[in-house]
Amino acid sequence: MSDSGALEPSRDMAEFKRVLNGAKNIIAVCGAGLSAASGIPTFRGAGGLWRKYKAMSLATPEAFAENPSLVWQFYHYRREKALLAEPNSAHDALAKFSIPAIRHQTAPAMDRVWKAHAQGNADADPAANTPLLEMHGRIFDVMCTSNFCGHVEYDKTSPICEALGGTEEAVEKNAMDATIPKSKLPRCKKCNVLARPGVVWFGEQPINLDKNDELVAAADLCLVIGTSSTVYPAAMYAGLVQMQGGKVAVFNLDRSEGDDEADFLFLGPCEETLPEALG
Ligand code: BV8
Ligand code: ZN
Repeated sequence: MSDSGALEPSRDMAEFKRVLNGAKNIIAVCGAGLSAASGIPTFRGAGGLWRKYKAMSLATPEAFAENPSLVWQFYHYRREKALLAEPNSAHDALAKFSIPAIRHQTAPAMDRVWKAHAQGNADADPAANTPLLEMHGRIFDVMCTSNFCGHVEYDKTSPICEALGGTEEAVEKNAMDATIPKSKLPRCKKCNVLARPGVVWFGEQPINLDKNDELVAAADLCLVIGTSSTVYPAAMYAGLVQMQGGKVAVFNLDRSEGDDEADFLFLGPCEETLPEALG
C-alpha cells in the first residue's frame, strides 16, 4: 500500500503475462528511454539533453525564429547521434510483438528493426503500414518553413549541410556558434527557403492526434515505456486507457510521473524488462 493508501502497482511478471495474453488491443506509448540503450540521449534523466540545454531555448518555434543557427546545431548534433544508433533488444521485443506504438521520441533507433519485423525485410519503406505513430515528428524530417510550400523530406544526409559539419564538439560544450548565416543553413529542396527540423516543438500541435485517440479509445492494455510522462498530451494516454477499464504497465529505469497509478510497474532497463515481459 502506498502512503496514500492506494494499491501499489504489481511487480508480478506472471500476472502481467496473463493480462497480456488476454488483452485484445494493446498499445505502447514510447519515450526516449526506449532508445537510451542505443546511445541516444534522453531529455530529463541523467545525461539528459534538457539537463544541459534549456528546452525552451532550443525546442520552440520562437527559439528557431530568434536564432536558427543555434537550433540547427542542436538538431544536427542529435541527428549525428541517431545515425550511429543501433536498435536494442527492447525495440526488437516490441517490433516482434508488433504492438501499435505511439512514439513521442523524435530520434528513433528502432526504424530498421521495426521495418524488418513489419515487412519481413529491412529495406521496406518505414511508412508502409508499420504500426508506429509518431507524435512529435522525426529528427530526420527536414521541413520547409514556408506555409506556401510545406515540403517535408526524410533526409539522413550527414552533415545535413556543410556549415553544420563539425559543430558537434561545440554543441557538446554547449558553446554553439550563433552566427551561421541562414543562407548556409539547410534549405528546402523544393523552394530553397530556410528549412527546419521536422519535429513538434513545445507549443506546437502534436501530429497523428486523431489516430492516437482511436488507438487509445480501443485499448485494453497500455504499455508505457521509457518516458518521464511529463509532456502532454502524450502523458495522458495511459490514464485514459485506465479510465475505460484497461490496464497500464510502466517499464522505466526509475520512478516516473503517475506510475503509482499504474497496474504494473517494472523498474529496470527496458532492454531487459521488455524482452522478458513480451518474450
Ligand atoms: C501542445 C520534440 C497544444 C522536439 C518534444 C504552454 C504552452 C503550450 C503548451 C504547453 C504549455 N505548458 C504545457 C504545455 C503542454 C506542453 C507540455 O506538455 N509541456 C510540459 C513540459 C509541461 N506540450 C506541448 O507543447 C505539446 N503541444 O500541447 O499543443 C495542443 C495539444 C493538443 C491539441 C491541440 C493543441 C507539444 C510537446 C512536444 C514537445 N516536443 N520533442 C525534440 O525532440 O527536440 S518533447 C520531448 O520530451 C520528447 O519528444 C518527448 O515527447 C518528451 C518527453 O520526453 P521523454 O521521452 O519522456 O524523455 P525523458 O528524458 O523526459 O524521460 C526518459 C525516461 O526514460 C525517464 O523516465 C528515464 O528514467 C527513462 N529511461 C532512461 N533509460 C531507460 C529508461 N527507461 C527504461 N529503460 C532505460 N534503459
Ligand atoms: Zn519549400
